[in-house]
Amino acid sequence: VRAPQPDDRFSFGLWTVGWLGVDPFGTASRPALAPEEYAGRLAELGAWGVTFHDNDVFDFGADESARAKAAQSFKQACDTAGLVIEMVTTNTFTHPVFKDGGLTSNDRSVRRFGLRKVLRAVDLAAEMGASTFVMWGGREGSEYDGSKDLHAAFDRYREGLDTVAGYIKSQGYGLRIGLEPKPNEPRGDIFLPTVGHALALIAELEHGDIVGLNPETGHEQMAGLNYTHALGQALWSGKLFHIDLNGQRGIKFDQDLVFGHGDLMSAFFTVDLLENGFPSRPDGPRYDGPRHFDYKPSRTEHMAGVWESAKANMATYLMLAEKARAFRADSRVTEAMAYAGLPELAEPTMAPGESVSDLLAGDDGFDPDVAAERDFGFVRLQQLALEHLIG
Ligand code: 3MF
Ligand code: MG
Ligand code: MG
Ligand code: MG
Repeated sequence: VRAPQPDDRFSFGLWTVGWLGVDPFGTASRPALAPEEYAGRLAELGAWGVTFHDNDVFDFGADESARAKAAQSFKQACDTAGLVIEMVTTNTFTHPVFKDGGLTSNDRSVRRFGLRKVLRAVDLAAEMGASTFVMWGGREGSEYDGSKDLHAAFDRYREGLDTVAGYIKSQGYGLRIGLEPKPNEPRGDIFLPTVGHALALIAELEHGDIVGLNPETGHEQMAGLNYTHALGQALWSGKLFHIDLNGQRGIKFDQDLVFGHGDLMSAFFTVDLLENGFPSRPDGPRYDGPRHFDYKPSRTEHMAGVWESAKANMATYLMLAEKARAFRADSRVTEAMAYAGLPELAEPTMAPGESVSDLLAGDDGFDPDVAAERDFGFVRLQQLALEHLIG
């Protein structure tokens, strides 16, 4: 597989290669490097971009000057390495002040503090030249249903998001917000558990035009859902602003494996959608944002394994992109898609100008028993995909 190029627009969260291996049961298994060092290594490996939480670069308690100094030093290192800071986000989950959430804590003083922290991170994002501001509300949620007035919680979530989006507009920042759904962990139940829930909330916002999605592979799969379908619907809605690619094996804790190290077949179709778009829509909509990885180098790996795992994400993506291109170019696939009825699904069900009464007037000579005998050949199509994938 060829080496990754800046053109591929691969990017990584600073917290991914920067994860020290701290989990609920164990302490760090690796040393911490300076943020600048991670950035330099990522650029050497062929990454194009990097993303970070405010507190990946400076401490929660950093004063004004420590904050500015750390941010400038990191930006400088990225500029020198030729890395784009494409997304910035806020940490509203680590400090115990956020134990009941940032925007939806029952404690109003915490919500005001949380909102100030998010707004300051928006300023930081603009200063760093980012185009996306991700909001993952990891602590927005509950363990106990009696502990939340859900109506009030959604009011506060909407209020918080509209305040942030309104601020972005009022400052004239070219930023868009990407909401990141997740079903659980760290809260027992997180608000906006799936892409669908987030789309529904966005529809209620005053400033929803600049609010979209940052769906993560593992987060949808933790809910037993289909990541490619989530991307497809977000894209169809014009809301696929950013992505977090990684791997997950089934419904369990958030594994953050290397992309493709979970459900490989699903990863193939994810890349097929990202690279080739919808079969019926060669001219779009297409995802044209960064190929962003949010994974964790497993705790068993030391520094060599950190860089190997970062490379593995990009290599896997490139291999899948190559295979997905060959899949779409294969005339057997085109035929199998036609046999399966994919082009037919792109035809409107009603004829041009047809009224409902026209539709109701006849039956098209339709015989359900005959139609029921149709063979769709979906299995053959899937086997062709598998052949391209591993053949
Ligand atoms: C947690 C996540 C987060 C988000 C990040 C926003 C720590 O499961 O996925 O990573 O991606 O906070 O980008
Ligand atoms: Mg995650
Ligand atoms: Mg994850
Ligand atoms: Mg994520």
